[in-house]
Amino acid sequence: MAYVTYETEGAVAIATIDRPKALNALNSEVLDDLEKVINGIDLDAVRCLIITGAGDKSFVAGADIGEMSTLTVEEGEAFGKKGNDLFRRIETLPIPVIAAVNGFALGGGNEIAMSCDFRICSENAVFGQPEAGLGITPGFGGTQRLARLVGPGMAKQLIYTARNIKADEAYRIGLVNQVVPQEELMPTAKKLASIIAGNAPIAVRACKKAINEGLQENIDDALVIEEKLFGSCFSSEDQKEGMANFLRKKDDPKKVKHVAFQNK
Ligand code: DAK
Repeated sequence: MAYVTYETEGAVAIATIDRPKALNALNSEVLDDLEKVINGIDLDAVRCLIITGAGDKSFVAGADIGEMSTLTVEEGEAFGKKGNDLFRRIETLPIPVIAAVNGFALGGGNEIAMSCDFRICSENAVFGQPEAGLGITPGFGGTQRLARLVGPGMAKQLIYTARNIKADEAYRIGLVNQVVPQEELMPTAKKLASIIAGNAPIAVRACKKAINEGLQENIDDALVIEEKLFGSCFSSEDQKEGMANFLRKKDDPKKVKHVAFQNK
């Protein structure tokens, strides 16, 4: 793949957007490569995905302005659909996805980060939706996901003013969960991912589905979604082993053992 590298470390996969000459900006080819990587993930083996950008300056500096500048209305819609479909695929991927934001996350860069389950970033990260200054609206879900993440008032202020914010402000408004020095970004992301990968994968997937799908519903319907997913866990061996291990521990602390969840 020319613009996205993919590697696995145990049950953790890392997809790195790698287009240094344009600060990892998203053109059609990058979107195509990322789609291929996402579609190629072995979901029987991988339990958590990290998405990051190559280098130490930029996560993704937005959609490619050069490519976008000459789009017709129809081409603009097609480009928007390509990005939206991919970002929605990331958002609804059965396994958790962590954005490790290593620098600029502007426009489509912030939008791809917001499609992930949560974001951690390096101290030099910069977030923003600069589209209003370019004569467009955020086109890869930014108006919707930013408002859901930081609230409509803050999202409107950031989008209308097209103001970029630094990592500390992104943390303060809840856009990112953690800010770390640049050199600690990937180790921190991998550590979080491996903790997630060590928990029962069926349960983790059910949690993601419950949160994502429940947020689309009113609280009564959302709780029904949770009940069904909760119930479904009781057909898994992971549930039986997880709870048996707790009871063994209570019975005799020396019997404590690490549960290697089997995804069954
Ligand atoms: N697109 C293309 N090239 C980019 C780029 C981008 N978004 N961002 C940076 N580059 C390129 C620069 O042109 C430069 O290339 P060369 O001149 O070296 O060939 C190289 O990356 C290095 O950038 P700079 O020289 O500018 O580096 P600086 O450190 O001085 O500045 C910067 C870094 C990130 C502040 C600056 O590059 C910048 O402001 N970049 C643009 C950021 C931006 O506005 N991003 C948002 C793009 S709008 C839609 C779908 C999606 C979208 C909209 C509609 N539909 C169709 C529905 C999404 C829109 C966006 O993302």
